[in-house]
Amino acid sequence: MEQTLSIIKPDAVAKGVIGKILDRFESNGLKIAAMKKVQLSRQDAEAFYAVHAARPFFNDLVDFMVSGPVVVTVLEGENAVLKNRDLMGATNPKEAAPGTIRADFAENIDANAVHGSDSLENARNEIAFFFSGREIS
Ligand code: IDP
Ligand code: MG
Repeated sequence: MEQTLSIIKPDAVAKGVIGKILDRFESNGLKIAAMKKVQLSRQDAEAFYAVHAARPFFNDLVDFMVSGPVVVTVLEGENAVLKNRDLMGATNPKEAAPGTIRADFAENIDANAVHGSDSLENARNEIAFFFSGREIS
């Protein structure tokens, strides 16, 4: 069993597709082990995406992530990290495979509907960033 962190980004929350995205997880063997809706501060978003701080798109990414509330979940299941990445589809929705979350709900590479941890180690760190142990079950 693995756990991974998912964020339903401001574009998808604003569009009213929280439920449709959660259904993709639950219908594909990923249990929702923790969940909350939050408005990130600039400091939150900068810290969460610190690994991208040197990238040219960093400021746009932070602006976008604080543009509205997000829904943060811990997903649990077999191969949860990879399974979630498969369900998400490619970073650029134009390259995302049909039937993936980004192909179905995202507009462009900035507003791309979801975040998902990309490794088990990052999943652990990202889960700890948002949740305490007692919030996960
Ligand atoms: P991921 O979300 O598929 O893991 P990352 O490479 O980790 O993709 O990038 C984090 C986020 O930064 C992406 O989801 C996307 O919103 C944004 N991003 C990545 N590359 C670009 C780019 O080339 N232009 C604009 N935004 C980008
Ligand atoms: Mg990433």
